[in-house]
Amino acid sequence: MRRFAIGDIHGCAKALRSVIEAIDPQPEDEIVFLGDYIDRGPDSRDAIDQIIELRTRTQVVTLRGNHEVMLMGVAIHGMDDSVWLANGGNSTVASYGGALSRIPSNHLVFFHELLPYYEIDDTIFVHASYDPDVEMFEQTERMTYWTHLVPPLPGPHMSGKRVIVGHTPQPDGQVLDRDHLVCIDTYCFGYGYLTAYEIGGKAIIQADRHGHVKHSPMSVLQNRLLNLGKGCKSLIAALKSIRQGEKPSSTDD
Ligand SMILES: [Mn+2]
Repeated sequence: MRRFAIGDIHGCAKALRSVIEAIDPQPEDEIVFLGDYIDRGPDSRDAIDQIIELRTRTQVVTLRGNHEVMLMGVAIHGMDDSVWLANGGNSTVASYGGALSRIPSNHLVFFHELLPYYEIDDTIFVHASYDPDVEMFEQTERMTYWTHLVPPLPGPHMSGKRVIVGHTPQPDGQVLDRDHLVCIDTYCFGYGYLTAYEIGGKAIIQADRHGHVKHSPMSVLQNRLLNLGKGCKSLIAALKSIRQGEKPSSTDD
């Protein structure tokens, strides 16, 4: 199986479509979304629809970002909407036809079921940040959803696990990789990319908000080798079937 983390989408549905297509997820693969699906970009509703559909054909883990915290605060708990609307919530409302009451129930269930973090053998996934000296189940909401990465960056987590985060946009569009800490919010809603980062692999797939996939020289080489491998396999299969087909005649000789 392959495992990918995908960073902050922020309504960039075209970028999401391109990245998922480039991953070509198989049923046994796992995709971990780091939150902030909505707000700012043009089509939050479409982004959620895509993730819900994706669940039918691969393993999907969805974390909560601060923008989903704000949406649920307004939509479910009736909180004042001024802060959220000013932080890109207006584009989300527009994508739902102009009123939060139009959010379909399967989307509300989606938002309700988001996880604060996801922890596996050697990796932790969380939207914003973490306190290195605190177990994940005891992290504060402020750390989990709101705290930006500012120098000095948090040190290695006490678990020794690598932590993958989003939330702090990297204006150069590049993944911030400090080994123990990786930030893959590569500023899709601005002039950067949506990033899919392979855990335990080498692939970094990026697409801009128009859906154009960025091909790094490394990924181009990888794809060529992969296709070459597929070509070899089919060639070997073809040779085998030819040899099997020839066997009777060769024993006659
Ligand atoms: Mn965020």
